[in-house]
Amino acid sequence: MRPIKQLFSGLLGLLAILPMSAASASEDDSHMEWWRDARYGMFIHWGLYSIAGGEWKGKDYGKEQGGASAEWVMNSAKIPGKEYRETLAPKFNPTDFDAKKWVSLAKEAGMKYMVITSKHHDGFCLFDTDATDYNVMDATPFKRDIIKELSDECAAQGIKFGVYYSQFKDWYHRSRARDKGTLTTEEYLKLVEKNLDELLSNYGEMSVLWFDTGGNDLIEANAQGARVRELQPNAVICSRLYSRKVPAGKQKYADFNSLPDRMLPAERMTEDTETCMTMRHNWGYDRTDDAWKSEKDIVEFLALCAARGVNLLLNVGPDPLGNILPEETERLKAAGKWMAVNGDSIYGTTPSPVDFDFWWGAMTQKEQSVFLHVLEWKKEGIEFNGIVGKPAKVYFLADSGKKPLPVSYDPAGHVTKIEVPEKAPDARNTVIVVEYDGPVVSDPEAKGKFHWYTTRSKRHTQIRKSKGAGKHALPEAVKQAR
Ligand code: FHN
Repeated sequence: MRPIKQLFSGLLGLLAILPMSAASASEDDSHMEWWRDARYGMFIHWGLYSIAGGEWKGKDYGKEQGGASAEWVMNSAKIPGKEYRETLAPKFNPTDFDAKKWVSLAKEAGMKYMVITSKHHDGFCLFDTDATDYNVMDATPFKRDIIKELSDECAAQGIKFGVYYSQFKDWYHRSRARDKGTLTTEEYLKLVEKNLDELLSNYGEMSVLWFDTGGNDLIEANAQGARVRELQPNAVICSRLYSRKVPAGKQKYADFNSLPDRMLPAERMTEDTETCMTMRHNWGYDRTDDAWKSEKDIVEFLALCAARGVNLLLNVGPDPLGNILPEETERLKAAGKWMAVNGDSIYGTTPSPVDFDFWWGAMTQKEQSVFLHVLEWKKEGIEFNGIVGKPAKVYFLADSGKKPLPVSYDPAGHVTKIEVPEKAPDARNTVIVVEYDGPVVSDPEAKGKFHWYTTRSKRHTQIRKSKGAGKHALPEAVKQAR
């Protein structure tokens, strides 16, 4: 179990209290343990929009053009549902699709769970369903149940499987305002109910239900949440089952708080939280988007998410033939090599013992050890304040011999200094383990002026800071349950 009480003892007084959701406060949340330990998953945006690649009739609607993301092309180009379907569905035949390859790559990347778009806003279903014929089995030449093949392969390789499901926004089926859908609202809600029954009954263990762009109708959302609890009681449900306007306390079935896209909070999160990130601008496949983040960006972001106590769901947008792109594969494998050596400083960790970062990076924690994620290096040494007491031992996590690094401690201000070699052993992120003889005690008076990605926002485009993030406290019951 996580040493959460020890970590927050000095801090709780400082935080505004906001219960996450009434129901979870009382329920046992043991179904969250694997998710909390996992910290890192693969997000997959794939569907008919992948064929368009962000373009329509020669015009580029991709996010790199300042528009919405590529998977929004149906909306961005105002394409009527019938035209969108008749143009793209007959072309959807991803013969290179290989679930084994995708799941193996996620595993090699160090990811513990996978979430794929089973139905995005364009309404097309990547699974066999009796609720609509607008699905991969009935409307395309491919006629293979993609959700079935991936869920089976994830089960075979020990990766937790989940689906993204656009329950509220459906530009093809749902009639709303100016959107003339194929169904009335009542019929559409029946389609969603049927879809959820199928996804929750026909694909074995469904570990994550990643709803998105939820509405304000609590009855509608709670009915869908209750269905998940009934058919898959251990499934972890995303807070986007509800719109952000629904107060957290009313989000009865939300298991984790899904931050707005690409957001890294400045402060630590004290509730179960996840952020999702693109490797370039768009979520869905885009033909011309080359704003690739570097492998160092990804390793850094992974470490900083863990330092904030936030899970990272990192996205891939496979091409229309079913290939995860070489640029995505290269970055995932590189980050995977880093995770193979340093995963202990991410998996199963709790947030930084201090509520700020350092010029060199940030911290995660596990039992009596603190992990320094050193993203910037100075041969003059690495130092930090905020933790009381001299470490028992300090060494590089990558050093299986655990050769001690020279360390000094000044009780005035609780400053610890570590001598280090000239060059960083790993320029992407060198992890230093700081072991203590007893529980890690943070100095509640400690002050720090660095917050990575708030003070260095220029470093990563698109990474957004939230004014509210980090200012929530866990409901008592959940704390007790941890
Ligand atoms: O509109 C969607 C978008 O297409 C994409 O799926 C992201 C992923 O988090 N969610 C919505 C925008 O927040």
